[in-house]
Amino acid sequence: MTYSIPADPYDFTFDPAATALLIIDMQRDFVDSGGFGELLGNDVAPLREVIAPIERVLAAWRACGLLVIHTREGHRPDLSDCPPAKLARGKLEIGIGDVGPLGRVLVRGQQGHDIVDELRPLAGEPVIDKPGKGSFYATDLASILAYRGICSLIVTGVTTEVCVHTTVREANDRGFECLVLSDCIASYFPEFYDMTLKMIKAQGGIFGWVAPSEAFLAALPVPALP
Ligand code: C5J
Repeated sequence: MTYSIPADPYDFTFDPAATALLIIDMQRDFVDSGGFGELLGNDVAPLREVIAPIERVLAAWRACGLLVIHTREGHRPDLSDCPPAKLARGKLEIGIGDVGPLGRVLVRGQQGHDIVDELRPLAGEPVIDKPGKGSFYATDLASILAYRGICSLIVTGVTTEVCVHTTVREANDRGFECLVLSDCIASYFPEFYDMTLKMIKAQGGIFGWVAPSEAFLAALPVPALP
C-alpha cells in the first residue's frame, strides 16, 4: 500500500513497508554544550530545537512497527579510522580524540558520542557508526537497507548541510527516494539550512523532497490506541 503526502517540489509517495526513518547524528557531541559542535565555535541551541519534532516522528513511526535507523559520527578509540586531514582540520585547541567536557571528542563509547536520551535507540533498531559525514561511506547501511527491501528514506537529524545533505546525496545516487522533514533537521547556520533545502528540492527534486513533519504525521497509518 502506498501513501502520498504534500511535499516540495511535488507529492511524495511511499510504501511504509519499504521505507526507513533515518535519524542522523543526534549525538551529544553535536547538540549538547561542551561537545564537538560547540568546540568548533558553534551555538548548539538551534540544533536542540529538532529533538522534540524528531521525538514525535519517531514515536509515530515506532507505533507503526516500521524500520528506524540511527547513525553516529565518530571514530575508534585509536583513531585509526580517522583520516589525518580530518584530525588536523580546524587547528582546534580541543579536537577529535582529545579529552573535552563530554569525554574524548567524537570517539565511540564516550559520553559525547552517545545519542541524546530523548531519541535513544531501542533494541532491534540498527545504529550505524560512521567515520565520515555521509551515512553510506565506510558503513554497512547499504546492505541493511537492501536486506530489508528499503527504497525510500525519511531523513532527519543534524547538521543540515553536512551529514544530512551528504547522506541525501549518497542515497539519491544509490536510487533511494528521500523525504527530508524540514523541522526535523537543523544547522548552526540559518543560511546553510535554507540553501540546503533549496538545493534538495530544486530542479524537480534533484536530490529529493522536503515537507514539514506535520504533513508527514498526518499521512502515517498510525494504529488507533485501544
Ligand atoms: C558535522 C554532522 N557537522 N553530523 N557532522 O561535523 O553534521
